[in-house]
Amino acid sequence: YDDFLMQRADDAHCTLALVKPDVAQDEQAVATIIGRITARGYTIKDRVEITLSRAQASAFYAEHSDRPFFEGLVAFMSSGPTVALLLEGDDVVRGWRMMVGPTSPATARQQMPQSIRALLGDDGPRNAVHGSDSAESAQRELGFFFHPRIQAEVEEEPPTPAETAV
Ligand code: IDP
Repeated sequence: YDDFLMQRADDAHCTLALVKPDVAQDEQAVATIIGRITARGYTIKDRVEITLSRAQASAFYAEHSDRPFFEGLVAFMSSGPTVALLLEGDDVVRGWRMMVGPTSPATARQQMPQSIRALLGDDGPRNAVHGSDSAESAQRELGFFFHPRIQAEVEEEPPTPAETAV
């Protein structure tokens, strides 16, 4: 992926889409999202399903670590599988964000009723999908999910006492 990410991710031509744990196990919802992506003319270049550890979720959302919702966000993002999609297409960083809609599903239902978050989002951190907010974020975030070396560098938390108890 080195060449691919270096060449393509800096020109807004590819981005990361996540189907978050509130929706990722709903096959019909995932199919709806993928159908919208391809109908829009974007290509899904790669797909991986992963249940993030707390450490990985914290690393992915590190920029929000001081926010009051951070703990709930990390708990949610590590609560079940996430489907990560590598999207490619003309102006896809901006275009996918438009399809995703506003951060809050309630706001999305008022302001962008056709958006994915309006359709599938719940509330709080449970807003169905993620999209990188810039070409630079896309490059970093695609590396996080699709570059095995970077993935391995995210340090795992030590197990909790409950997990080590026999
Ligand atoms: P974005 O996903 O629309 O780019 P960000 O501000 O980057 O929004 O926030 C990252 C994620 O954190 C959101 O997608 C949502 O899951 C969660 N989040 C953001 N703001 C709140 C909030 O006020 N309450 C609960 N969760 C939030």
